[in-house]
Amino acid sequence: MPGSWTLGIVKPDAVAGRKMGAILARIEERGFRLAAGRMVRLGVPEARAFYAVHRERPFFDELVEFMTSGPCFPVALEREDAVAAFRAVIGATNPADAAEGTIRRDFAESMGRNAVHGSDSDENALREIGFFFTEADLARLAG
Ligand code: IDP
Ligand code: MG
Repeated sequence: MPGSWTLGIVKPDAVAGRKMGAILARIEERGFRLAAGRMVRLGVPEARAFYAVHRERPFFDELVEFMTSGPCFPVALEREDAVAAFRAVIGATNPADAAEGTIRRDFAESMGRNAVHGSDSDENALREIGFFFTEADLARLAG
């Protein structure tokens, strides 16, 4: 059954800490189809563009520095009610507040270095998937 879409990112802290495999396994266990994924090293302009909605926030420079500090692994995910379901699987932004069994509770180090990204709306999910993957990628990988 085709579902809706969200964009997840295994962030640089989790890739460097060799948690990526465990995190992708958790995502699959929670019912998501990994439709596309690739290892990416973001440059500063790309990270600033991806997080442009946060450009006025006090943590913006720290966020950009972190997201460009090493490779990350964006994934296009499909599932019923994908955006809300994935937000529930990743947990609160601050791992200290994240519920038991969430990815951030189990794998994140701190509010900034918090292991995963998840889109916050259907509209942003499509924009963010388009940031990393082309229509052709998704069509070619469909199944
Ligand atoms: P979200 O990732 O749970 O949607 P947002 O508020 O959209 O959280 O923030 C985007 C990212 O910016 C967070 O995942 C985290 O990496 C970083 N961030 C948010 N708030 C802070 C902070 O207070 N200090 C440092 N980094 C932060
Ligand atoms: Mg957000």
